[in-house]
Amino acid sequence: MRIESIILRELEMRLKSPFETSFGVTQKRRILLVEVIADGVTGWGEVTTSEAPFYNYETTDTAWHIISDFITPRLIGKELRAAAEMESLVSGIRGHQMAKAGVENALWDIEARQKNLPLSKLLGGTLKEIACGVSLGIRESPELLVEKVTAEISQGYQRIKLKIKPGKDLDFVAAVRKQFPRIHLSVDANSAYTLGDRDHLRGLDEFGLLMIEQPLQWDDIYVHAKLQKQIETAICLDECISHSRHAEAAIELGACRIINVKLGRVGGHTEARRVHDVCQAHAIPVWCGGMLESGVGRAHNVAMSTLPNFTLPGDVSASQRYWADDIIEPEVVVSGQGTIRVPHAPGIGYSVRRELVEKLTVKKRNWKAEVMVGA
Ligand code: OSB
Ligand code: MG
Repeated sequence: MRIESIILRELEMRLKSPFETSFGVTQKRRILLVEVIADGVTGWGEVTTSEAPFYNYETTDTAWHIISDFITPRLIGKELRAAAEMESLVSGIRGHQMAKAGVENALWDIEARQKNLPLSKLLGGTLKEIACGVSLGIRESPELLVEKVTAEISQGYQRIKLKIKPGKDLDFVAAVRKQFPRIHLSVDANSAYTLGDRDHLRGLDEFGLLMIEQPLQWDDIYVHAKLQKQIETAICLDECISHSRHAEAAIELGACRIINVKLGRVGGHTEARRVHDVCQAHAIPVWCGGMLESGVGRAHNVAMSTLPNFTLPGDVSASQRYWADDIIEPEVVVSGQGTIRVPHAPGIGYSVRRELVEKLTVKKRNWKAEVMVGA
């Protein structure tokens, strides 16, 4: 594929309701979409940065900068044999996985369309439908949280994840567990605790949770290995895992028993598949995390979730939970059994609603390769 043009857009999209984590509240999303054209074929990717550097160090603005000033110049006009080759062209850029992933995933969409395959198949996916859970933001009170869980369970979701932080943890989990003794339940702290909180965190062991996600510092695998030895609940790492070498280190150290794979966090489909493979080789189950994506990022998540070691329900849920009007057609829908059917159409398998995308665009930049002589 010869990369002819790259169009970067910033979209302003408003979540239906605010989402609260231990690091803050989000409602107005600033989403970057990447559109790449190669050999006349268009592919789409989404940059999954947050607006502020509180989940990881990237932001919407750092991604705009890195893509504009460093990734695009390395790609425009280049001839690639496959999407996976992009990695070698941008490996000199340290970190900034989310910026890289937004572009790389657009190339994967192109490669799949060129080969007339659904992206899931091109990645080696085998599942025909994927299991869905939901991630619920922090609420005012345990009662309001139980109300929200009740509504999600009635929609069929197979696993409920509760965001927690100090002061909004044990009582909230206890209330949900009391109401729903048997559901698959997990918690996500987004690095809100330290090892000094070990006794407090051990208080979660009685609730039979599937896992506790990223309780301690975002960049410290070793400290999670210490904690895992002292609590019964399985630790799942999210923020700590930026690539497959991190996954290997975490598994070898005993820092977790489960890993959450996020395309943006690990730099795109190529590295996500490596993380998947490392975990599979060590019998560590994985699941697909979410970053409050628009339909484009969601579609990529669906495709990745078809790989065989995605054996736990992920955070990939219906478009309708996030957006009044999603930017893809059809929207991502979830069945009453809490599953998403994997699309068969080539590429990401959903079409992008261009008119709506243009309407939501607040900033746009376009790069074009020079026309080849004789072309
Ligand atoms: O840690 O999984 C996380 C949202 C923003 C940043 C980090 C996380 C999340 C979620 C939401 O949990 C998942 C989703 O519904 O997209
Ligand atoms: Mg998380």
